[in-house]
Amino acid sequence: MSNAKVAVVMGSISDLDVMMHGVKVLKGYGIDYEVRVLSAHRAPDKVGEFARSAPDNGIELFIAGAGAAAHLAGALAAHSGLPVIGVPLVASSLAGFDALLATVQMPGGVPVATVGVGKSGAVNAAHLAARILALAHPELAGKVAAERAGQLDNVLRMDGEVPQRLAEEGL
Ligand code: RP5
Repeated sequence: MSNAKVAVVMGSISDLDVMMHGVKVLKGYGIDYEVRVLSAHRAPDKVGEFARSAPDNGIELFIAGAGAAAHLAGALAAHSGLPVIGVPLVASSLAGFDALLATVQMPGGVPVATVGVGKSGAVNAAHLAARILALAHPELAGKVAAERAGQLDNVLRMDGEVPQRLAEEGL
């Protein structure tokens, strides 16, 4: 386990299944994490308290997932100087486009690094967190490099499968 610690925060328990994909990535890196439901709209004071006390609790970075009018990542950035990665989620008839705009369109001076909508966003938020934390936690840098090498191996394996797959179809 690394000394690095990330807070994974989401607006509702209905977000957990998607955000769990990112938690699995953090676990794979050996990054310590705390997972919380803290709504910017339904529990704004709790969000503020959590964000302001985070450094004292060893948290170095927030990953915040929310759907619809998604203000959670922005609220954390407003209450804390720690880096915030926002994950827009699908939670309304607008299929995440609402959450994407609400998360990414922050005013200057209050940054939220916004990743893609949904599962790939949750996964990329965790990989991005690892890359950021690796700057201050050298033990993570090797894991980031190994993860990237694993992606290359995976592509090479898939490339090698093509002739067989084509042959199975008589192509
Ligand atoms: C957002 O509203 C949450 O992040 C969630 O994505 C969405 C719907 O929440 P529930 O009504 O399912 O609790 O604040």
